[in-house]
Amino acid sequence: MSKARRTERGIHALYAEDPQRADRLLWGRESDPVSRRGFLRKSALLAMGSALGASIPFAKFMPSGLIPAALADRTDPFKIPGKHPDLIVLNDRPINAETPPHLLDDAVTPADKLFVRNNGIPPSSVDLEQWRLVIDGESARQSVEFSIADLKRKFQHHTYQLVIECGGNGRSEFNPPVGGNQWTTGAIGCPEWTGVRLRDVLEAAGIEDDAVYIGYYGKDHHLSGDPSRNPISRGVPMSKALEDETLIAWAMNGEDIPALHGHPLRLVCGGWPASTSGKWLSKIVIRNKIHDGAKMGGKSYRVPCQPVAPGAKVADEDMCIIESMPVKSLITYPRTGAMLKQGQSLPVRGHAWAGDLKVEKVEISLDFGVHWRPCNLEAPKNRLAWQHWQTRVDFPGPGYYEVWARATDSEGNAQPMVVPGWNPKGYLNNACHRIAVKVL
Ligand SMILES: Nc1nc2c(c(=O)[nH]1)N[C@H]1C(S)=C(S)[C@@H](COP(=O)(O)O)O[C@H]1N2
Ligand SMILES: [Mo]
Repeated sequence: MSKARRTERGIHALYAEDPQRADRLLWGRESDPVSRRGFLRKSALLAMGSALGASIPFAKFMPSGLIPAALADRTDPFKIPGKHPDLIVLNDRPINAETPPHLLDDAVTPADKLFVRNNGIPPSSVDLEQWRLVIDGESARQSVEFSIADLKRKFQHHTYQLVIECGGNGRSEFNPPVGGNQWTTGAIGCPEWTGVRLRDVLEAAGIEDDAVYIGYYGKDHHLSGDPSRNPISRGVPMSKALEDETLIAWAMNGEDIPALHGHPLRLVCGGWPASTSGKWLSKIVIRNKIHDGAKMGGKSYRVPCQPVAPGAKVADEDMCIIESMPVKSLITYPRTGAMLKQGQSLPVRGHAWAGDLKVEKVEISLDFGVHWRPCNLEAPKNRLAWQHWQTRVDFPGPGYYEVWARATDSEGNAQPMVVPGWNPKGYLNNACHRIAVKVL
């Protein structure tokens, strides 16, 4: 099966192209392009220090746009500060990185292993005191504004573990290939989020009877540098917006949301394309029509309403907005390529999730899908959290095996064994995950 080429670019390419921009992307460092006098904010200093493994006593003299020597003699693709070194960087402008399946083995995804998908450039500085969340729009009874302290004081706090999965996860397997980040299996995670219910905040503004949708705006910048353009501004219908689990979150896994993931506030709409979970959240509009912000129309996060032939041209009016994500699972242990001795049994485990639905069962096959056997499946921590599954496998003799995993949701939909319906942007690939195992 042909695959679109994955682009991995090194730190040298990044600095060669635009050193000031490299500083900003990697460390959040701002500098004056004329004098090349950089000033390192505390956060940039911390980011650089953590990548170098030590603090930098003379940081204030460090010229901007200069690769630290400790990194300059490395030829491997650069690592993202704060992220596990084995995340796979798909793109560095903007930063996009995915997580190999064996690194998603934790029950709750830690910050350093959560994939990153940026459509623009994150805000380079965040002033917590000055940050405001505005609620507005034609179907808001009044326009209201909250500081972060207001949100924390005025509304009840809630914590849920919620799946975020990019709509384009699995895109690299579509044939003919489609453009965009070539995600394999790793644009998914399930951290624990703490914040207030979107519903409570919208109700404080007042929701008019004609409300049908909400839309979000964030403080990141469009790649063109044009301040009048938003990198992304998506939303969800009122029914999703008003669910108990839809949060305006300030914390992830009990700590401030990391800068790359939307600090200081983000929307979290569990089980829907993660593009609906707006980062660096500054405004929510209550709309009397389907939200028409950036990446709501055309081919963005939309698929043909009716199946089409691979490679077909589809008119925009025949495209439908993706809502709940489809049922899916991952094998997170062992890592593909596992070797074991004859007679040794192998524990196998992972997670499964199903958008707005529950996962009903997970099965595995050792014989390329001829026979399936059930696994133990745990209940989710809460609605819209992924579910853990595990089993133990005995192989009949030496040789090469594949372990395939297949989840089925509460409405009886199972994962397909091959890549499902081709679509122009390569969304919703929920084909079975498989790993290789050798018995010696
Ligand atoms: N403001 C803003 N919100 C955003 C994005 C963005 O680029 N800007 N990317 C979206 C997309 S497409 C995805 S898949 C998720 C990724 O979330 P993560 O980077 O925290 O994993 O954030 C969503 N929210
Ligand atoms: Mo996404």
